[in-house]
Amino acid sequence: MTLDPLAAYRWMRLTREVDETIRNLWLTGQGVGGTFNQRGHEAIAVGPALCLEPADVVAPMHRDLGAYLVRGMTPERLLAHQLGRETGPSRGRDANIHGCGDLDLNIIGFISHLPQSLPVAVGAAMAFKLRSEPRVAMTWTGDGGSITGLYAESLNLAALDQAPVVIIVENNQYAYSTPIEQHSANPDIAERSEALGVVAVEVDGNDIEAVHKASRKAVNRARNGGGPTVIVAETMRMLGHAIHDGFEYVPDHLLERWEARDPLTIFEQRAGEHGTTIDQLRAIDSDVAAEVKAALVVAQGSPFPDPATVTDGVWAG
Ligand SMILES: Cc1ncc(C[n+]2csc(CCOP(=O)(O)OP(=O)(O)O)c2C)c(N)n1
Ligand SMILES: [Mg+2]
Repeated sequence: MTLDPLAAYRWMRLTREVDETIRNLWLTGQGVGGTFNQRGHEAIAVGPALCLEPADVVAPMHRDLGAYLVRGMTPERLLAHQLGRETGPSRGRDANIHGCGDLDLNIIGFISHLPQSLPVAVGAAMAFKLRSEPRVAMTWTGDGGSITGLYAESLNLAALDQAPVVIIVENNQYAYSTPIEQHSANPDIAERSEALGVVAVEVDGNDIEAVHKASRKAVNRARNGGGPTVIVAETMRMLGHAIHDGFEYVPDHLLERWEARDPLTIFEQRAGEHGTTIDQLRAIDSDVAAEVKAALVVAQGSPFPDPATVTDGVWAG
């Protein structure tokens, strides 16, 4: 699958617009739950998701709004989720990115960070292999997630089974307020991953073409029986961990360096090389802004869940 540059830009712009809309809801007291900031993570979420077939499965983490969008979760539904409405994917049961799945879209709802979705994605990939289905599972985790026991156990099993899974590690330099050099004895995530038996590659996570290229290779390898790949994508979390976090602990120079490498800015700087024009990009910007504005009106007009349905979907207590 080659990358369609205008489509790639559109998905990244849509991700940013939805993210900023959610943040504004929260800042104006309308958000029901919390929200994890996405700024800087647009290329990492969108690029890999664009490499998949509809039957493939994704298990995104809390900073992969773009993957939900690419896989068909509409802005209306994502905003309804954030506003705790019945029309959201958790039917108003959760109002941040937890539980925001839809198996009809092959999106496994986010369970928790660190990295609870990883063994689920590996399990899905093992099932695909067992049933000889030509499907791939893709999941994302963070630098913090990569130092957990669950990460090592999941990679070991994936490598042992040669499971068709692609694991993207979003190295955004921080796990909550802890910088990578303070949480990892060996901050080389690719090296640590390879030691567990998987192929691991490193990529510039803010360059959608680079992320897409590495992901396409990994998806092809998985689908053709070549087993799992870890893609370590370097980026920076440009805002706090979540909306409540003022992130005063992040040094300005780091943010300044990465601001110049914003995924949308990099794309725009290369517009000529892609055969796209700035006018085309600005037209996409206004289309997307109108689309999200309309989606917000729909979401805000949607009902809250009926309290009588509160136990729906509860299977054990
Ligand atoms: C099992 C579990 N432990 C701890 C937390 C609290 N927590 C949420 S995110 C996070 C840090 C995650 O860091 P990283 O994996 O680097 O992802 P990032 O948030 O930077 O994208 C922590 C400690 C949690 N949600 N779930
Ligand atoms: Mg992190």
